[in-house]
Amino acid sequence: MKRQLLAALIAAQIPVTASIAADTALQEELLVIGSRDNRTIQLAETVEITADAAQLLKKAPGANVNGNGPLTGIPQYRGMFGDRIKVTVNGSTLSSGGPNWMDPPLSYAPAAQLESLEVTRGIAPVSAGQETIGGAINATTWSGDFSESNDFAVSARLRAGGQSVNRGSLGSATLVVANHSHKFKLSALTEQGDDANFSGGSGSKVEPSEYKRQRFDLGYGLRFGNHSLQFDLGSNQTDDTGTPALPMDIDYIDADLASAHYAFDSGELAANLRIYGSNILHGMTNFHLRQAPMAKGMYRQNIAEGNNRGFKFDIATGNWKIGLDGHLETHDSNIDNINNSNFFVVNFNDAEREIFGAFVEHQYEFSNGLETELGLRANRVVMDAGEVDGTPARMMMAMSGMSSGMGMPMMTTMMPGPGMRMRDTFNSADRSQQDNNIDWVAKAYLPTSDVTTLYAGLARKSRSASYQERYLWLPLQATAGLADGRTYTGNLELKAEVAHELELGFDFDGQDLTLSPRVFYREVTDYIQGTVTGDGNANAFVAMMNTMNSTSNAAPLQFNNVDAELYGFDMDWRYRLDNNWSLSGLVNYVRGQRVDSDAKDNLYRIAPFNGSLALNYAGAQWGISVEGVVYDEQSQVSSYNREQASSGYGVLNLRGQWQLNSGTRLGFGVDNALDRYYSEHLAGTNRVSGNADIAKGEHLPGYGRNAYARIDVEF
Ligand SMILES: [Cu+2]
Repeated sequence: MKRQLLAALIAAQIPVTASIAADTALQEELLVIGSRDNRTIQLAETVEITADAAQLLKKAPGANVNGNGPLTGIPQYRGMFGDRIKVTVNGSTLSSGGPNWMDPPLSYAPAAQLESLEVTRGIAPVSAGQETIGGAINATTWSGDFSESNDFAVSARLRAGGQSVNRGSLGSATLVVANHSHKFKLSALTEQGDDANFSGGSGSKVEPSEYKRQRFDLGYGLRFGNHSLQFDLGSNQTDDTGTPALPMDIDYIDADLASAHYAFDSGELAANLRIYGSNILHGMTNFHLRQAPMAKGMYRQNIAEGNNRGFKFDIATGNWKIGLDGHLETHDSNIDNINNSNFFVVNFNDAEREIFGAFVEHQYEFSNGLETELGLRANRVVMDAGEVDGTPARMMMAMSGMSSGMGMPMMTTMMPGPGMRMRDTFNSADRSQQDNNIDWVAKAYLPTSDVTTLYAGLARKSRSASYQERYLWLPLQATAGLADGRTYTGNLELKAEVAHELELGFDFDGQDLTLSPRVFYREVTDYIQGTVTGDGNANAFVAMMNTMNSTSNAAPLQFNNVDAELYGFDMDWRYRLDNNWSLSGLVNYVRGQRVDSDAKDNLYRIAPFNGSLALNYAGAQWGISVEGVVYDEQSQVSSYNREQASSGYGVLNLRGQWQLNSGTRLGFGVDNALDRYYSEHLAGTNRVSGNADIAKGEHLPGYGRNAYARIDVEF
């Protein structure tokens, strides 16, 4: 199987000790292991101490990250992001607890605890997850191995590090006690940082960009014959953490995670059953980390609760793999004002999204070497939400008009306000919705020589609306982290998005040169995005709030179905100069447009054309890398989202590593070594008032020069 092949590749190539790595090892080459289907980022081979695993995605072709805060990176792949990308952690799905995705699924896989981060290249197999319209990513945490003996042995991974840009620090420890049939794991992580500097004059800081997180995990594994069982419990405690691109900051994210995994493998037949769940409690405010609103009446706190329950079952035998999976998420979100106990908004009440899927996948190798993958998946999505209410929905509106009688004075009558009308429309509507979605995948690989394989893929992928897109009843910015500053309302009648995609490319794996370019074209019918709302009440509500609060918020958008296309090109490559020196790089280009007849526009928040070039030296005990990263301007921006264009830039990064002895490794580096001022298009714009160095509405600057060091101990 491919996975075993990949595992063998990893086992064969990773220098476990310096002695194995002697002579010719190109250590840097092992950071991202490519197979034709995916890119696996080996966390042990990284040197950074980034808290946010999503930032590491930039090492994989086609991948990027929408950064709303230091722990809040939302993966982007080939122009799609958020719910469109299936993120799993150890094979389990996890939906964000917060309505604005301050805790994206990948935030539950802290970088320091990861073994690997696997990005599926291009069209994801139907077995990779339920809704993979934009791709699939799986993070795997390190959990040790069973030994071959009766006696218990201890193994561990310890990591400590610090960085200068935000005086950030990291400490992580995982201990495993195992013999051939039992395995106990204990893991703890703490990481924190202050507001980060940027190159804008002395003392310029991105505020608030501080972060603080702790994480504890317990695991037990049991192995008997061809069977194994694994139980895991985790507790994530995120504390005060900034999200300057969003209207509020994180007060707390308390998440409890549990999973059980049964695996059977006889060689001829492999089966997996995963059952998992999580409870997430999350508080955020617009006053505790950023400058509070002038008016006491504008203070806001949002308490959200999100729960996940799910399972995944699959059996693989011969060329076939079949499976069943299910995922249920429920969400509550309530907004209040600590200065006014009467104020409340029931933002989401028991919003439910349930999805059940079944898939079958077939892989075959013909005698001429042609390999094919065919997959078919059916998903059923069932959604519902409870009734809502809120202070803004209890306001009457004064209407003045002439009375009917001649000569009588003006009369004022009280009418339901627009918020009340929206509430009543929502509460009296049939909010339960069902979609039946069909996905299929067809891929072929044809080797044309010892070093070249041609690739073609064709797929249909679908995604049903998220609970925010369907059930946001009052114009608010609870949009799964879009961070465009616009208010939105949902749409109960949204149809599922359906994408048809064509992908072509080849893999060249020569003596000194490897490269694997891909071009793709994806046409999406019923693509869900915000457009001008036809709901007069939503427009009237925002206008009324602007008058009452002396604000100037833009007219609200509504999530609607449009048509879109995305196309582009991406490639990673490496050229070996000699046994120690190599060059490597990435090229990524994606273009996204709305194409239905109503209005032509660019899609929102698409990564600009970008590339990187690195010169690497890898010796027996140490290695260094000098990397230039270049981003073009992004001028093809979405007018609906009032997205601002951004300028291009280049950044120089230096990285090094030193294997002190067989179990100890030192990593160090300087990011943005020239301390350039730049802003990443995907980092969004500043929503925080009162920062003298960054105006509200301006692009958030990238971090300044950052020197860091990390020590990894492994035994
Ligand atoms: Cu939040």
